[in-house]
Amino acid sequence: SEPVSCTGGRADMSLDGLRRTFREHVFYTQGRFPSVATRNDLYMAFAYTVRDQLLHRWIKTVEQMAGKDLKIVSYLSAEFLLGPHLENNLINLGIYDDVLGIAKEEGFDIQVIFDQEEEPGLGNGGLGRLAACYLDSLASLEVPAIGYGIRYEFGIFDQEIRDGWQVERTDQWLRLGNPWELARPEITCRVSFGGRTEPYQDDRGRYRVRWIPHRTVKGVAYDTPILGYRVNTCNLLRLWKAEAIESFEFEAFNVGDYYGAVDEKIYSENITKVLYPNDEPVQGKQLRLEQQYFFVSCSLQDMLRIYKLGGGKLDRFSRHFAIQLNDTHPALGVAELMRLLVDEEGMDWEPAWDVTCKTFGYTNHTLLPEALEKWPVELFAGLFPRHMEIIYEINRRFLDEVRRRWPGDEARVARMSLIDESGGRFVRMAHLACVGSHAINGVAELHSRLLKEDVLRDFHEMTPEKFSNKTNGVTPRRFLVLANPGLTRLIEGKIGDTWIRRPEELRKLEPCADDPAFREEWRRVKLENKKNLARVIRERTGIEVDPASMFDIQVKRLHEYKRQHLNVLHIIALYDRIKRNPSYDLCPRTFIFGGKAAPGYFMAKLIIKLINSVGDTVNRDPDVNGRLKVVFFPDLNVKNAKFIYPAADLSEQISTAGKEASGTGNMKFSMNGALTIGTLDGANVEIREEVGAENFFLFGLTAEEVYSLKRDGYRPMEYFQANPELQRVVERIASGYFSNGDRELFKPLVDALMFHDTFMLFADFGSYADVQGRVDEAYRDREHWTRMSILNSARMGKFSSDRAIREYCEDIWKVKPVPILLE
Ligand code: GP0
Repeated sequence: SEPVSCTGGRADMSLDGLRRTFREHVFYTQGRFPSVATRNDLYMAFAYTVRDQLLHRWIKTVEQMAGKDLKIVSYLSAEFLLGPHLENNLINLGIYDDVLGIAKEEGFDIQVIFDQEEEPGLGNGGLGRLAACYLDSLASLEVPAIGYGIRYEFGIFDQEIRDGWQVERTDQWLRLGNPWELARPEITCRVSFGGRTEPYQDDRGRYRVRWIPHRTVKGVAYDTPILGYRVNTCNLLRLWKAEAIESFEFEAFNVGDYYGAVDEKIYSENITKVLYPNDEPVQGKQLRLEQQYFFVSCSLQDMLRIYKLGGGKLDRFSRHFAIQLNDTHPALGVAELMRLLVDEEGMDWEPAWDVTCKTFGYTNHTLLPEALEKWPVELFAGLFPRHMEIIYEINRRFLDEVRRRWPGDEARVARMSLIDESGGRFVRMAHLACVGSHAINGVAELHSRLLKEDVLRDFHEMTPEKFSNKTNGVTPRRFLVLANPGLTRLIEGKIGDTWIRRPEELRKLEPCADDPAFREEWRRVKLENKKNLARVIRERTGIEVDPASMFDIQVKRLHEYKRQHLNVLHIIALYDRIKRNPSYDLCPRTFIFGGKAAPGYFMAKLIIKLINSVGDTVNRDPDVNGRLKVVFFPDLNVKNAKFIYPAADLSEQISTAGKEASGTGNMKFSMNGALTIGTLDGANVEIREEVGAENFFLFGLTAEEVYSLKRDGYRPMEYFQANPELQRVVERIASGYFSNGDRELFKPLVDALMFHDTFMLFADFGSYADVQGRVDEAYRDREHWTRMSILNSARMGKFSSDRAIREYCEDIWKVKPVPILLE
């Protein structure tokens, strides 16, 4: 597609215009002569050059939306894992090659410039990355949208590996400045905490409640423009930073409490200091709850402010804003919108409740019961006395309804209550989200079904019409076009580039799977990508890997349910076969792992140590003779991921069935032509359906089998005793073979597997090892493997986030595209 061009001034997108703007930014923005400009100066100058283009489109977007009777999507998420902006924006603008040309003329290496960018790691993993993909698709589909979240000063920690263990270092993404955001010091909100409530009568004699808070902080908006792919729609990501109300508390100063005033400032700014590095389940810390309320309150106040600018009446709010809750982290929004409408705007309860339910939609992301957020009532009521009352009132009305529908069924009432009283008292955030939303969805077919049958069963029985599935997707712009330029060019040579917006058209590649010359090209691209990854691995770990070997990759957060340790058991089995029979015929394989462990998750960190320990032993053993390599790739983030997905031959998606809500890494791999070895879990089920069972390596128990095994009592010993290879594998770990004879180091892991493993590794070990044997055989037939690889890419169109967002727009948000013109 043609890049949209502008002429004149800084928005001039001609080659000359871009060059001029770039030089101006080196001089006037960075204050440097070209000869003394640092790498960072050059990066900043490029970033500002590109940002000028974004701002131009952003202004047009705002101008053309103003005064229109349209509906805006508000995506509320505690996490946005955006990844580097520069390259992505160049692609979306269509000026990638121009800028490469300019860099060359000016005499520097653009890769070094790209490398300079610190990614905003404002998320943990899948959930935060999904939010970022959805922003890309909303803009690309020309849908008016605002992403609302938190501007953490410290994002997800940087991971280092020392002596095989994970070490966390604080992320300092703002250290050298952030050219992609605009501080909006004049867009602020006040957010309060604690205190008490007080009844009063308003001037019409109505009963009202006033909240007299204990303390109040200020939220300041920081805006990042989000441009769509080859369109002019430039949406907004608005992140909130917490500050003290006055940077200098004069009043306190006057009464002599200077230190008290400074304490207040430090306290306030704490709220947005750091991202909690826990993936599912999140940590039940007070500051975390304060973060949630802080950003939700700021965002809702902001929406009401924007809405009132347009002069709308509050009872029609839901026609102009559709708010999506990305998991329960922003679920307090239900109570907060009620408070704003009833207490602040003077609406009556019923119309306010009607507006609230019509406005919110709720996406659930997990089936793990321990990951369902709940907050102790005492903590909650202490921080939010008014919201506690509102939640009790919502609950009272809701449970009345339940009792009307199911008279006498008090067990059901207790199960559905917004308050868990089964031992301690807790606010159930998922229940609040369900009751306060008109739409509830899971993120893959299987996950949505299990939600209805299990986790949210009562809610489904009561309001089945609220439930739907929205299978996740990922953006083909970042994960194919940007990450894999070689494959992109090869595909473009055959079917053009319209698939980048309509990935269903990738199907046109299917016939190419039968073309030996195309297959040859396909392998050439894959080999280049593997060499590229091999280089990065050498730089970061010192380990040499052979690009001719099969790259078998598992990258994702470390979690027992994701079963990285099942992969390790299999590696040890292969090693054991080699040790027992040095001429064992194994197709050479490089096992690559990557991912962060929550700093307090002992078992996850021990699994990282195990991977590195096995790697140390295997990689050094001369008997192995190049057939096996094990690598732990440190500090997996969006920036590093771009080397990984395009280089994979095999993608490991091996969670215990029924545990992974969807997975999105599975989609990124497969799009890039990796074959999957996986369980029938999350979106694997649908990936297998799309690519064809014959192009997917399936193993393991089904979700139903996992449930019944659990019900009947899972006895790992039975599998252990029946499988001599498994015994040898476990014995190698337990005997200290990988830990210099230390039998204690991995004991917690071994004991878990042997005696109380909720993730049932031993039950799946046999079929996993068998299917890995079939993978080995399949890889030897390179022509057939390539065929399968091509068909994987060609059939992954469904998993574009554009498809997912179209479904949300049509079924839940009821919003339409608004094309933006530049002139
Ligand atoms: C789910 F509940 N996910 C959570 C959470 O707290 N954090 C998180 O990243 C993930 C799921 O595990 C997922 O299956 C899913 O695809 C993703 O959310 C987006 O829906 C991992 O990819």
